Amino acid sequence: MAFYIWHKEIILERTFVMVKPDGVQRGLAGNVIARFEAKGFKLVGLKLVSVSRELAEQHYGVHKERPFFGSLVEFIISAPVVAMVWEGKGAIASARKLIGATNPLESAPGTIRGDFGVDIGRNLIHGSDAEETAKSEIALWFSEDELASWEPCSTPWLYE
Ligand code: DAT
Ligand code: MG
Repeated sequence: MAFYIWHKEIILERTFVMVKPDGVQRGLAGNVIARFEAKGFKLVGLKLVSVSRELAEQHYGVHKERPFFGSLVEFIISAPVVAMVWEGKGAIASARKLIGATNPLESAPGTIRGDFGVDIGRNLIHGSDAEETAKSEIALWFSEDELASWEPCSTPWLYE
């Protein structure tokens, strides 16, 4: 996806971001949304989801042989999550930077996991790790009609 501003082509990416049950329970969903908004990304999808076991297993399918898979699935279905799609230039890698390293004790201060987390199994948030996974995760969590088509008035003030 691309658009033109001041005659320059801007390549846009979409990424799937999820505030996990611990983030919702701790009242941090708003803080996470605020960080992505402030960075300059555009919200195109947002919903609170009580995740089914099937959806959790599909989402984390790549980890199904790992020893933590069972407890990870139990955790994700234990309370609602906030599922989101964010759009912008370099959104996939940038979201991962805002989120921080997988183990919150190793995540840099200033990142979401670095500021709020301690345990790897309670690391608050998920973000797609590559273009292909972003595509498949967005399709897994959202239908086309749940994604809004709109233009923030901030666009010309974010992109040169
Ligand atoms: P990330 O969420 O940073 O992409 P991942 O894809 O390697 O990390 O793992 C998915 C989730 O699984 C991670 O957010 C937390 C959990 N997890 C990963 N490694 C773990 C471990 N060694 N012990 C317990 N949970 C783990
Ligand atoms: Mg991952």
